Amino acid sequence: MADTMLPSEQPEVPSSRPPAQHRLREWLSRRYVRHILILTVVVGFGLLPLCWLLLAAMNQSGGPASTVMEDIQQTIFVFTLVSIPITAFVFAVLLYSLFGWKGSPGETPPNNDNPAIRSNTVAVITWTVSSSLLAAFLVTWGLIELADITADAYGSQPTTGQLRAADEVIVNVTGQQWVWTFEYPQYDKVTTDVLYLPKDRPVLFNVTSVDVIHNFWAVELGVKVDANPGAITQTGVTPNKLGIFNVRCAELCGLHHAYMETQIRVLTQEEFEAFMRESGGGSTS
Ligand SMILES: [Cu+2]
Repeated sequence: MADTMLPSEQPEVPSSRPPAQHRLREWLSRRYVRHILILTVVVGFGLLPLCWLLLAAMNQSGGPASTVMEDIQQTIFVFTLVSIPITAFVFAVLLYSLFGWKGSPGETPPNNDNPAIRSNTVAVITWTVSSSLLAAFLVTWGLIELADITADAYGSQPTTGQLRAADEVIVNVTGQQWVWTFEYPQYDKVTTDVLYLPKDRPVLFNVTSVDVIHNFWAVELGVKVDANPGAITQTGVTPNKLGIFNVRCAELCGLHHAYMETQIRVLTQEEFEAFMRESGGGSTS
């Protein structure tokens, strides 16, 4: 019965196929497979500088200015690095399909396809195990960093509203269309439109809004939290770098949302105390 069929019509009988390793070796020896693999390595190395470009772009304004932001940047760096092999492979297949895969005029496609690697045990196991390991690594890294950042930002008891350290500075942050105001209850409620913070002293932010939902984003400090009307959201950070940084609104909040920004000035503790005294706030901390 089988000898009346063309070779291409013969059903694939699993037991008559060569072992998986042989088929994988045969597959790897094909010209286009080799080219795509080489292209993957070339594109992968070409993409490597992307990790450092990302960091440079993030640090243009002088950050990171807290350990939270350092952790966030490290996570972005590692995630980008780990995703490069997959990205490189996808781009290699794309580039090869666009520019490398050329037929001659009048050429007809082969009438029997090469054996599929879909059912190749070695290929399937390699792909499944490696992508699972990759995903497991990213999830584990993400959860560890998240726990780290959460502990840094909120302390161990985020909802009690109590100070986490005796020397903590409290800042009441209020968003409204389209400005930020900062009130320092420990300094006779001094109020400013620039966020003044002392270096190396933990800060507790009580964030709220008087109109719509805004989002308090202290960019280089790695703090980003919704400012909801009628509710106070707490978060915190310890600035570890002197300088001028940025506060932005990160929630579309109306016509001038894009301009809802101000500065953060991280001062030395002496400068901070002096500034508060000059602004009429005697330190009560
Ligand atoms: Cu806003």
